[in-house]
Amino acid sequence: MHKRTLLQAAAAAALLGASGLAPAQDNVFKIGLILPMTGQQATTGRQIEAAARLWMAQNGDTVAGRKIQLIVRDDTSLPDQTRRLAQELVVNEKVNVLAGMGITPSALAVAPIATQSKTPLVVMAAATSSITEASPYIVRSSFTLPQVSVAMADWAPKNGIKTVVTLVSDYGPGLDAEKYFSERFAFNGGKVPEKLRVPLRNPDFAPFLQKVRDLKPDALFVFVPSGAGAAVMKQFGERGMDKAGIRLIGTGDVTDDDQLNDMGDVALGVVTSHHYSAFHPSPANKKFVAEFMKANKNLRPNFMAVGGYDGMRVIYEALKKSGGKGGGDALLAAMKGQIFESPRGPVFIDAQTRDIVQNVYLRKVEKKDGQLWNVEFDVIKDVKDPGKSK
Ligand code: VNL
Repeated sequence: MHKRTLLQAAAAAALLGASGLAPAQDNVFKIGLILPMTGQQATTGRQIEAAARLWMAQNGDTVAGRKIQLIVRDDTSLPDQTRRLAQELVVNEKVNVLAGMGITPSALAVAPIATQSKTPLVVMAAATSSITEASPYIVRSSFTLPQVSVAMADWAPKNGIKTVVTLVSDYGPGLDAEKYFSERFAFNGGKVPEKLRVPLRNPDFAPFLQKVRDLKPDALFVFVPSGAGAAVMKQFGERGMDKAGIRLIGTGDVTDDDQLNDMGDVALGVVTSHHYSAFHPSPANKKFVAEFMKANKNLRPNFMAVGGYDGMRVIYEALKKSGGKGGGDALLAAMKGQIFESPRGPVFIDAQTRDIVQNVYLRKVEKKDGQLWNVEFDVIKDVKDPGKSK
């Protein structure tokens, strides 16, 4: 019975199409953007949604004859919700592309749905190396933690840092950061006397920072996800770690542009390695930052915004290149190998790995015109994810 009803519905739909009375729907190209809009990772959702809307405002909402519809859903960063929403978007909304993914567990939860439904999944935030291996339909526009961590492990020993304690959020990206930083740092002759892990949900940094104070390394290397950096910085200052001669280093997630300006002087001089700074001096970035801030009550874009903006670019370009047809495999093929100038600098979607190849910058927090910025002072060009060298 059920099957028959479905067949009849399909036949009716085909008839409608043939008679030229197809609903406007058919012309619509749907992007299902699943993000954490509330809860602990809400800043990531806000940044990416704002960037996607900016992209559309700048580039129009018609591509290769198709009307682009952005469908935003809030997964509150709970992977069960992400999975449920992805299922619903694929089955009921018939989205052409899935996108977003604020944290690694969300991306991994959706990977099998992308594979089974042959729907490209553009990962705009989550950054554990292995994500792109979870489905051949995943393309990433963000970054990976191994990609940005190695540069710091090369910089630190050349700058008087011989012992480092690592402190990471205890899940995929944190474990990647810990591994790739500490292995490279040890290879360069450094010592890592302790590796500390804090829970992802509601972390209390105090006992961990006390431990670091007692160990008294030259520096503390930190990875916490976007949104958690200010809390680390505040407690680092309150415990007088900087005055005790312990430097703070890390990936740029900790000096996140979304929060940096409110962190206060404790952040001054902190050196991090990352793929994006809102202070990146290119004309493309200056335009991006100015227009983003104008459209969002002076909110400064962070690296999440750039992942969202570039992810939209990858989708638009793929739709154009595949002649507006919008089938999953054609879109995926047209996403692979894209080369373009991002606000972060030149980037490339590696056709083999479907991961992003990009510059990694060393940056130091400085005050310019009364505001705190991550000021780039060195660059390692065209860095591939070192997690993929198997
Ligand atoms: C992840 C990686 C999330 C880096 C982040 O912020 C981040 C992730 C929300 O893969 O879960 O800064």
